[in-house]
Amino acid sequence: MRILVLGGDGYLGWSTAMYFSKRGHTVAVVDNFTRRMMHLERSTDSLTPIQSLQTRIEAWQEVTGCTIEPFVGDIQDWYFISRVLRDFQPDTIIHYGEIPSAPYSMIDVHHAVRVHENNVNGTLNVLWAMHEFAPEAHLVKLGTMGEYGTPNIDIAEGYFEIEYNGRKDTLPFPKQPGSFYHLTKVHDSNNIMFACKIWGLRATDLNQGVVYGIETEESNLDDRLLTRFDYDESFGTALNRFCVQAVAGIPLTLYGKGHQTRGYLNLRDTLQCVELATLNPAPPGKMRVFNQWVERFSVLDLALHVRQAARQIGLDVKIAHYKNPRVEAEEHYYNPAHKELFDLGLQPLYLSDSLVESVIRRVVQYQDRIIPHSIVPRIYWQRGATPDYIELVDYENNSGTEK
Ligand code: NAD
Ligand code: USQ
Repeated sequence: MRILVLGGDGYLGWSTAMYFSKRGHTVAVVDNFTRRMMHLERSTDSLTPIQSLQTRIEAWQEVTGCTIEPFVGDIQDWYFISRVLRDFQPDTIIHYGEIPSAPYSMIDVHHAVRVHENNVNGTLNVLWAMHEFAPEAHLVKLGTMGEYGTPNIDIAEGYFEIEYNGRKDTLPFPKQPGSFYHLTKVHDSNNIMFACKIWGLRATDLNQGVVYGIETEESNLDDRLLTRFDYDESFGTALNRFCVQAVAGIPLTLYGKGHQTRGYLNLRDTLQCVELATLNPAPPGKMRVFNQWVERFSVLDLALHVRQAARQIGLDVKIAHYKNPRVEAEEHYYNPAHKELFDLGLQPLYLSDSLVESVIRRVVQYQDRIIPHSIVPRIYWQRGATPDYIELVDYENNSGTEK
């Protein structure tokens, strides 16, 4: 299959490019290094020392004999992205090429607008380019579980049957996202659904939960192939951040009560899910939706898991409650469906089996690169809020001690 990975220099994109290349597919990647630039802007960096895209691709060829073709440019640039689709003629387009951070989108008006322009306009360009130059291709688009928010009812996979005033229909599940970033994914979903309906395009919207992990089978072949691993307040996700904090001796940054619950999955499972969607494409005219997550945890559960795992290698980890920088429900019902990918054959990894070996040991390997000042949250959803350290909690004795 000819597979085009948009955002192929990123955390998930680079891992995906290697995964499909190793399995005999013809792979090309598109990236404009936006993510590397955003780290420069925020004075932060990946924990893993990542190589340039060109060096990665050369190392990949040296180690495996497989090739990955790079296209460097901006998906927002119509002439660039339409030429890439016209020339490469993909069977599948795996679209990771967006700015993925909720906190970054909440910094100020300029960041909110930038994230909207980049994500929504970029995806619109991809849809038009598919329409004009690759109408048979299957779009596998990374959405987010955060599109749904935390409603007080079960969450369906994309669509649900509803009866209202005596009439029934199958409609998109309501969306209540929690940041301007998450909103861009809702706008994308609407645009994709519309393009499928009017032009007969085929798409799978993967509403993915929070990803954790560093290693994949392919990146373990050579450290030059490592993917990025972020832990700063903008781009690090909860579990990855907690692992770095545990190694750095910084109390784990639990926001608010810590009962916020989300779906999580290992990086290796992202690859498996994307492969299942790619090999079983949606029919023409349909935007299919899969909820892509494996296990459900509250952030407090995560913190306790990390503390227990870190103890296995002799680290003493403290947990701190911070005033929540976000506006989000801290106690809520959360029961999203995630049947479709399991029905297609997903064989997941579980957190308790993979945390120490594949994450914490790698963090220890690169601990000298940790930038401590990038960890404490400073981006608040509400104007005028200030960073506030609340308390260190000793969960073992079940007693809170004010600091
Ligand atoms: P990432 O930032 O590491 O990767 C995204 C890549 O896209 C970057 O390399 C960036 O430079 C590139 N990019 C962004 N805008 C571009 C543009 N206009 N033109 C060309 N390249 C562009 O992010 P990630 O963590 O790998 O996430 C990938 C996708 O998966 C995102 O869409 C994100 O919203 C989604 N997602 C991620 C997670 C997670 O936990 N990591 C969870 C759910 C969904
Ligand atoms: N949280 C903490 N402490 C931290 C960081 C986060 O308690 O140090 C809490 C947050 O308040 C939130 C939860 O952990 O309740 C998850 O936050 P996160 O930063 O791990 O994830 P989020 O901002 O939701 O975004 C990440 C990815 C995004 C993806 C999303 C999937 O960055 O690209 O869309 O996960 S989901 O969460 O299902 O929407």
